This record gives sequence, structure tokens and C-alpha cells, in this order.
Amino acid sequence: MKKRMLSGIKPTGQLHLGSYIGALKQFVDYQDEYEVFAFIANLHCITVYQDPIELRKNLRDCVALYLACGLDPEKATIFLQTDIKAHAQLGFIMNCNTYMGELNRMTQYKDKVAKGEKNLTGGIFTYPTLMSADILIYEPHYVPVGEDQKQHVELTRDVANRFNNRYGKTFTIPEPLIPKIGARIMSLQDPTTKMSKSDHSDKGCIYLLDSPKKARKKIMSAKTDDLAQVKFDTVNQPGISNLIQIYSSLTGINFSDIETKFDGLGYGDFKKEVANVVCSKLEEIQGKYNEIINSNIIEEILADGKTKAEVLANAKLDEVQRKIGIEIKM
Ligand code: ATP
Ligand code: LTN
Repeated sequence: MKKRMLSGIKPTGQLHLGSYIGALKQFVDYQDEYEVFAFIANLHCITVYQDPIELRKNLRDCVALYLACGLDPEKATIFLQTDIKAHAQLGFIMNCNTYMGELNRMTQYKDKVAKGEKNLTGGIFTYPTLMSADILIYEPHYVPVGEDQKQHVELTRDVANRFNNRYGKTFTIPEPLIPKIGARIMSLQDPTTKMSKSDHSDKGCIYLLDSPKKARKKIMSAKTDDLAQVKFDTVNQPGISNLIQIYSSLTGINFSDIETKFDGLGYGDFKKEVANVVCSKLEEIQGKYNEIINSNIIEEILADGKTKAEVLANAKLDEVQRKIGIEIKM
């Protein structure tokens, strides 16, 4: 029997090259080998206020981009988190099995506090417990995520072990699957910070729906250094190293072959070649996206995904509730 893999992406704003390389590409690459469950984390995204009209649009875009990036609904189960009510219910149960100290240690939360972000919600603080529920309810072996989410999968493992010890073997312990190349794609404008939808500079982030012209411009003006050598060295050449990662991830060429290929050439030549590869990927994705976004296929795929996911999720929630004693029936 195939091993199972599960992951989710928040539909906040548009997906970008970082989310594609760090997570989405992995779902696609592994869909033949594993039984893939890919969902849209629409509860996680409201931990920060979202404009309702924009959010509704982003939801459809996100599903369309899953498909346009190559996820095949015949192979993968694609669904909306809120279509499976058991996520939120198990989320509360997981909340009750996670300690405040553990949540206080989550770097994503700590970073927000350190930055002095105001009006942080209870949802932001407890969101790793909902993520644990998202994962454990399907008992996947692997969870493909970018580097920034690794800590949340590790917390999930701790909570699952604690639950199994308290109540008897209930959950499979999942492993985070972090890509060897591209687990943390950096901003093109500040290569010491992650490429992110919330990047303060739009120029640092390549959205999957950016026009190739716009994307090319962003790459050509990416921040580099004055060492004039295409070399993978994240300490002294973070900008060039970031471009090498992007190029390597999209072409499959390893770092040393890239260094050899561009030996003696200027940064302009290198950037042009990176832009060619990125733009041709964007064109491929956008071509499919345009066909999908105006069809009914999105609703059909989500309905189908719901049917498949619900059976597993409800059965697991039932088992958990019986084990912890909150059901009258045994
Ligand atoms: P953002 O910071 O853009 O809001 P996020 O990480 O908060 O993104 P998602 O869009 O849900 O939220 O991320 C989807 C997946 O993509 C996660 O597994 C995340 O680790 C990964 N990911 C996001 N940004 C990057 C990046 N810059 N490099 C590699 N992986 C990334
Ligand atoms: N928290 C993740 C999104 C997410 C997720 C998950 C990823 C929610 N539930 C379960 C993997 C598995 C994020 O912020 N990117």
C-alpha cells in the first residue's frame, strides 16, 4: 500500500515562487509515489484579518493554482479545510493536549511578538494545534513543508506521542519532508528574509500570477553583491545563492554544475538565464490556470475531495472522542 502524504497552503494573497518551490512542487513530484492529500488551509488564513471578497477570490485561485502546477485530482485528494468539520473539532482536542509553554516556543509566533505586531489573535497563538489536527486526522507518513513550518510538524509529533502514551496508539507519527533545495527561498530585495506574501516590498516576491514581464523585471533587479562570481555561498553571497537555489530547483541542475556553467559570466547573464527559466515556468502555470479558473472544475474537484477526505477524518475523530471518554457510546 502507498504511504500517505498531506499538506496545506493558506489562501492568503497569491501563491508565490517560495510556496511553489518549498511546498507545492513537492506535492506534485510525489503524487505518483504517495497517496497525496492537499488542502486549502482557509481556517489558518483567518488568524489574520482577511477581506472577505478578496479571500473568496483567493480560495478559487489557490485551487486553480494547485491544478495548474500539476496536481492531478485523479491521484491527489484536494479539499477545503472547512469542508471537513472534524478538523476544527479535533483542533480543540489538540489544543487541550498542547502546553502553553510549547506554543510560546513557536518561532513564528515569537517573531511576531518580537516585531511588536499589535492585536495578535488567539488564533495565531493556537494555530499550531489546528495544524496538528489537520495532519493527525489523516495519519500521513510525510508532511511536505518549507523550512518555516518544520517546527510545527515537530510539535505535532510531540503532541501525537503524548496522546498515544496517554490514550493508547491512536496516531501515526508524521515526518516533515523538507526539500533539499529551496526549503527557504529568500526575498529578491532582502535575501536575508523569506520570500513572503507579507514581504513589505512587492519587488522581493514573485507571484505565480505575475506577468512574465513583471517577474523578469523583479529578477533583473534582484539584490546581489560586488564579488562578481556565481557561487553558492549563503553567508557572503545570499542574493546570488538564492537565485542559484531557484534555478537549481526549477531545472534540476546541481549547484556546482551551475557554478561551472556561469563561470566567468556577469551577473546580468546569470539573471537573464534565471529569468528565462522562471518565466517559462510561470507561462506554463498561467496557461493552465486561465483554462481552469473560469470553469466549474474547481467546485467539482472540491466536492469530490470532500467526499474522500470526510470518511477518513470522521472515523479518526470518532476514535479519538471514544478514547478520551467524551462519547457515551464505546
Ligand atoms: P507567506 O509567508 O508567504 O504568507 P506562509 O509560509 O505563511 O507564506 P503558506 O502560503 O501557507 O504560508 O505556505 C505554504 C507552504 O509554502 C508552507 O509549507 C511554507 O513552508 C512554504 N513556503 C512559504 N514561503 C516559502 C519560501 N519563501 N521558501 C520555501 N518555502 C516556503
Ligand atoms: N501552517 C501552514 C499551513 C498549514 C499546514 C497544515 C501545512 C495548515 N495546516 C498542515 C502542512 C500541514 C502555513 O502557515 N503555511
